[in-house]
Amino acid sequence: MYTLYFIPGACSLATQAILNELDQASTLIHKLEADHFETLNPAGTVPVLKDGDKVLNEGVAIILHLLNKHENSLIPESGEARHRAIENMMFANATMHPAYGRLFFAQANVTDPAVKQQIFDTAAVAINKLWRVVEAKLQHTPYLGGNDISPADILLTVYSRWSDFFPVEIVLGPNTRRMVDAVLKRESMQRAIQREQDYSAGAVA
Ligand SMILES: N[C@@H](CCC(=O)N[C@@H](CS)C(=O)NCC(=O)O)C(=O)O
Repeated sequence: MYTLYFIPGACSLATQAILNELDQASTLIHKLEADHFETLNPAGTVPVLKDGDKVLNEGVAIILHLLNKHENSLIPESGEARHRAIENMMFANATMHPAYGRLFFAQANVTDPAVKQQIFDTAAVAINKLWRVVEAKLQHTPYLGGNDISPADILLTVYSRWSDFFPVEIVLGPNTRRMVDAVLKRESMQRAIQREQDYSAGAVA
């Protein structure tokens, strides 16, 4: 049994969806309800996953730990295809996620409305460029890894939901929109979103 520390709607939603894809049960704990969260992750970020006595940080490292441990068809076992799957995960987590991070940073830290909007607009240009990269990657296949869903598709789908929080136009191309809609329809994602909502409403996680 795993324990996943999360913030509703944050990138930890992708970890939960992957646990669901792997049929692994987990207990959810909201970051703000954890005792001394910073002892689990001094960086203060989610996801954090407890696997028995092990405490794991960093989204992609957590996902790779889970994929190495549980049989799955989310990632190829070896070779060029595995390399591309990890490359796509890193593109999502280390390139797209920080691009959205600029929007969150400006929202939280910039008080002058005109300056804030200027930062939002500049960040949106960079984010849209990255979504065009995703669109090109999806030119011939429904998912980034080919015909089957991959962890990068799940990560990118979670980030795509953040666009609505900001007064900017983030444009997903038609291939990307199809991929995101397909991921959102999956039971793994529906269940993850529902559990976060139930948790916030005070129901059992
Ligand atoms: N590279 C880190 C990034 C994690 C990250 O930035 N998480 C955000 C949520 S998406 C966070 O926890 N921010 C701190 C907060 O909102 O309290 C990872 O993938 O684990």
